[in-house]
Amino acid sequence: MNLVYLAFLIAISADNVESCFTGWIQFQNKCYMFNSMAKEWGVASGYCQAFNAKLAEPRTEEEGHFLTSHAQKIGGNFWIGVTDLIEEDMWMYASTQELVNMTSSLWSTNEPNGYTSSNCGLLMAALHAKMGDYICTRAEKFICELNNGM
Ligand SMILES: [Ca+2]
Repeated sequence: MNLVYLAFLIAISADNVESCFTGWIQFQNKCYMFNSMAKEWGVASGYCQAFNAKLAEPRTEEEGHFLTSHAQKIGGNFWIGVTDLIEEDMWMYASTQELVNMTSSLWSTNEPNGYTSSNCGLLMAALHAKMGDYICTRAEKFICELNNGM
């Protein structure tokens, strides 16, 4: 390894450290925190907001794939910021109320299927960390998202 290449590697890692706060993981222009405390969906959303963040809202296939693969690596279920709480079967991103693409690969096959009892989006370990609808008052781990990092 020559010195120029070494300097390049150091520059890259220094850049990553500056892009997201400690404990947050960068993917493209967003920072994510995979929180291991199990909370109700609404409480989890409040925790994210305490850090000026929100429950993760994957807007692209790439972001969805990143969240799915990282959730699988850690294991367990994770709430994200997708819900049909306002109107049954109108799945939306919580922060903007924009509708979620129902044909997105984020959804697991045959999901959502919980009807009025399940109104919050959960990346489920049993579904290879793809999203299903689940009971919002159940305590689950969650993923916060911060745009543009620091
Ligand atoms: Ca529902």
